[in-house]
Amino acid sequence: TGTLSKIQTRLAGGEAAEAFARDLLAGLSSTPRSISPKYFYDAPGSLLFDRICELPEYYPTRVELGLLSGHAREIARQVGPRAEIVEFGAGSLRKVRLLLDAMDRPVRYLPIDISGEHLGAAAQVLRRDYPGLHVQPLVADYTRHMLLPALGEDAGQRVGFFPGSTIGNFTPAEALHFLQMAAQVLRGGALLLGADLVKDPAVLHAAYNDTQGVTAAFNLNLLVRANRELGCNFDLAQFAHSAFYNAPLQRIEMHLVSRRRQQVRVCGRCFEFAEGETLHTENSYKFTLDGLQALARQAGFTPGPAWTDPQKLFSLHWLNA
Ligand code: AVJ
Repeated sequence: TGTLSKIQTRLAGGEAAEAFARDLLAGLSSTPRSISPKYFYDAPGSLLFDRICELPEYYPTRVELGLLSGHAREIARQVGPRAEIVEFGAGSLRKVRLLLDAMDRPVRYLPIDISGEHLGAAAQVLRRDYPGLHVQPLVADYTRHMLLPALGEDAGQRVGFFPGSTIGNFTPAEALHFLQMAAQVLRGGALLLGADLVKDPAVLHAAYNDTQGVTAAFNLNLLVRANRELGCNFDLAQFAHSAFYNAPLQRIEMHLVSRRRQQVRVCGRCFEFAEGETLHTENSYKFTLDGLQALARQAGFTPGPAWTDPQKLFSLHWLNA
């Protein structure tokens, strides 16, 4: 199995590099230039993201964990006995543990992620800590329609879990599409969704412009990755991190700004950046409670309770499918 899994990893790695190359070339060829934020999360990028979650300025993770533990009993009542959790993205084990710990005899946990490596390790840890729990990771792109194994005969309801305001990375059309797909696979059950809230732009600005420069390193890691995996020659000193709140569009935008006019080689092609020209690396949409519930309704959900902190920084939504 060692050799087979090594071959599979190498194949997956090759395919992944090809997709990154294709998307980076397409993103650099379009106007304005952009690339999907999913490419942030190689191993070093995932470590940087973990550090972001610990930053004093980055409130979403802390507040969401607080909501999950502070409302654990209410959430568990909504979930009911013997339920099954379907997590979209392999996610932070800390969050699903809070959910599982509060639940009455959870029967099965199905984490879905495009990357099998992360999934397998996470599944092993959970199997060890929850002996009665059936952990069944699925390697799939959860933004597409997928077939889930049938809910067990003795099981309660199927509950989707999509924390972290990852939904904020989608465009409004993509978010609607994702929610429609989720409503379909969760029909008869529910979705527990984390969504970051619209707030004072200064608070948002600080969360994406931390004083230690971790978010800047996270953003610039995209170029480090391109240099390493695709043999590009991005000069890291000549690109700057930029993150700002776009109020009319209710989103934080992250960009990499060219500090001067320069040329970069990407997969054998040459791209010129004007001074100040940017590569748009991420959107992080913010929501109002009403706006999110309206979107959920449009996708076929019936909103139940929503939980938020006293400062209204972050929200957790119970959405019946
Ligand atoms: C994982 C998409 C929710 O948008 O806040 C954190 C990613 N980017 N700092 C977010 C992120 C910069 C994060 N999400």
